[in-house]
Amino acid sequence: MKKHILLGSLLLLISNMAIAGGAHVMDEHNNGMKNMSKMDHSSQQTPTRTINVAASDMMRFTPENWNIKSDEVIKFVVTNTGNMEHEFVIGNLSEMREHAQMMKAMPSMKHDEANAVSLAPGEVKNVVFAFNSSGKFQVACNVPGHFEAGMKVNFII
Ligand SMILES: [Cu+2]
Repeated sequence: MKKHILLGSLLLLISNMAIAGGAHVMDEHNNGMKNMSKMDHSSQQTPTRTINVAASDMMRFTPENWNIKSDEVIKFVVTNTGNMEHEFVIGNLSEMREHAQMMKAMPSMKHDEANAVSLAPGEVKNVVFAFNSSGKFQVACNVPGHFEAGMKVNFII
């Protein structure tokens, strides 16, 4: 199992390098995201815990202290309590920053991936994420201006 995860990470790294070296076109982005979901197998795993999170026009996710331990499979139930569009994207820190760069290139990009959802005002969506490795993680909203306004949560597990 460990070996499988490592191989997945390696492939992801290579595909990310390819993306970084080339143009940020939609196809490459989609492939990258598919690799991400393959790697964490998130949608196939049974959640061990549910965390309710609100995404608000105050540019915050609340609550933002989740105290997640390694090997937990978290079902985030995300509610957009605001009047504008928000995102909930989760991943390890380095993957997240690459995703943010792509969002800057294509601000209108919408998501419904294993680890990323776009939420219209009032919308509720689930994201199941398996924390099967320790490290630095981040949840962010990459709608232009929101991350910069503080719409992010950093945590270490
Ligand atoms: Cu937002």
